[in-house]
Amino acid sequence: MFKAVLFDLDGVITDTAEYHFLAWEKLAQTIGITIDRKFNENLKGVSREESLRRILAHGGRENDFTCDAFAALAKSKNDHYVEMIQAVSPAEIYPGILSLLQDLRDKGIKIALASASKNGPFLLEQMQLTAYFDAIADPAKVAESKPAPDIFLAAAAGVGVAVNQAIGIEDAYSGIEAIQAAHVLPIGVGSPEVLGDDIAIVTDTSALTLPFLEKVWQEQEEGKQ
Ligand code: B16
Ligand code: MG
Repeated sequence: MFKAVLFDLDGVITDTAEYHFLAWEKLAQTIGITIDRKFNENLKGVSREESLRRILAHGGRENDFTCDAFAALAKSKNDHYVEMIQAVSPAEIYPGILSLLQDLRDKGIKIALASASKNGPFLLEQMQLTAYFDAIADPAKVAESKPAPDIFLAAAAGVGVAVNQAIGIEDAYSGIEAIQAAHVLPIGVGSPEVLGDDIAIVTDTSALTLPFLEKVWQEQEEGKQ
């Protein structure tokens, strides 16, 4: 059986993706760039700096800012985002997540956070979930962000579990790619159109139960025989 579950945060544990969108939308407006929710799909799971690069490219302004101006834009977006997430509370934990965390703990299965967000530890605190996590991989310390495997490798290492004994849960395509590159077993939250039809997928986090994870793991084991 698997020995660890590596959780993405935004879009898996709670819906901060909407706050990220609103903060980027406001920032983009200040420099004459319009983004919509469809474009925002390209920013899910992507680091703050890479998100800004994609927004500037989208508006044809990728060469218009010095390093300092670029950093100031990223800071401005984050300041606004941090302002918005002050209101996040346990009420905003997605359905099924709390009982899954409890069941994993009861079974002695390790729990780690593999989020690209530098605000991850603060959000776990806001939702009163910090105590469930045996490790939080630090996105500031990994060389490459998703779709590179680094954050999932760091999360597995953080709980001392081999990658082939772990499950990773993600809502973004770049995150599924990262999980697969880390040789961790992926479970997607979303649709097969976005995440691929070759992995286990739930459309809603309420389906993320311990028996479901055990079933996905079992099927993988049987597929290896
Ligand atoms: P921050 P995840 C990701 O979190 C978000 O999906 C992505 O939209 C965001 O840009 C990234 O974190 C960085 O977040 O600016 O707070 O450091 O999905 O990997 O949990
Ligand atoms: Mg996510």
